[in-house]
Amino acid sequence: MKRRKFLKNASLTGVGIAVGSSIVSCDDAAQGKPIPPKINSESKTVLPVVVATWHVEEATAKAMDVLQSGGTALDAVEQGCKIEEANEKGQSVGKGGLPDREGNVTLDACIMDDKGNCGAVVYLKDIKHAVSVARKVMEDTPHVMLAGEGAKQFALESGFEAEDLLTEASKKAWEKWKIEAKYKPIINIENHDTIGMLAVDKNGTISGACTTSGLAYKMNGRIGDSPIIGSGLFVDNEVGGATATGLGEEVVKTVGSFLIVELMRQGKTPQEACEEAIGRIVNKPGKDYKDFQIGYIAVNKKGETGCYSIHQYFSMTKYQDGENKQIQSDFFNKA
Ligand code: SD4
Repeated sequence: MKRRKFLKNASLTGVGIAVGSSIVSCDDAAQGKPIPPKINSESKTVLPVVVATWHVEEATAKAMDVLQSGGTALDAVEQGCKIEEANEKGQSVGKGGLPDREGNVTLDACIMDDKGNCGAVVYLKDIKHAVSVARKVMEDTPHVMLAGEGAKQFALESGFEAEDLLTEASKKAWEKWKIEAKYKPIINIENHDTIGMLAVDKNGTISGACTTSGLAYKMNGRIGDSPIIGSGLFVDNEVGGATATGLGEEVVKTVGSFLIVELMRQGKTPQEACEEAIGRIVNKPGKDYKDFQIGYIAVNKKGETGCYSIHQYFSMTKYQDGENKQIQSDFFNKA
């Protein structure tokens, strides 16, 4: 099938790509637990602060711990993301991530520091800490992005260990999917998802990272927004940072994270900027957003935060002012 047709089918009818399990999650909502309060009522200017997509309190705790022990914001986001990459239960990040249609687990990640340096890996196989490889690309090479075999070779040469990332649980899920090789998207079901994390240290220094195994059962070779600087992540130390989760193709088309940072530069709050970035997607003429989810989170230099999504049950975890908690995001589609 030609690419255009495939993507059209994937996003409009939901047939042919498994967007459901890796797009949106809210374990608490799915389990019928009470939903935490919306973000809008509680944006503080307290530093340091760490925010991350979804319900990842262990990851934000790790990042805050790094900041409080004198580590940099860059160390904080890397260490925080590594917690989820190592968590085999998370089926959309690192080890245990759901594979593509052919059974390959391929990871995408990027990282960006306060000086505007960045590094990324795409289609990385067999190395679970994709975020750390991305950092190595940033720090030890003249490049921004390495892909596939080259990324793996670089990781091995840098001392990373190769291991099989396909767990029994993910293999079983893939085998089940193969029976029909199609399904309609199921929005808002899963434990947690792609992790995008932003940290601002006590001096207002900002860094961010984003790591994922991408959409479940994607076409072999498909890359999403998560490793694309400006789409899945963007940081500008004068302004703030933003990161994304959800159907990467739609984030890439609107360069979502860069857009949010630029909107904050123009004076919008992180919340307003996230809302406008979602608006750019859903307000496109003829855009059928019913079957896909996008969630954005953002932070500015003062420590104010925001998050917004197309559909309900996106959440952000925020560690600020001694409190580490999941916050339910406000959302566009109230129909
Ligand atoms: C992607 N944005 O590869 C990622 C997937 C994701 O929640 O965020 N899933 O398109």
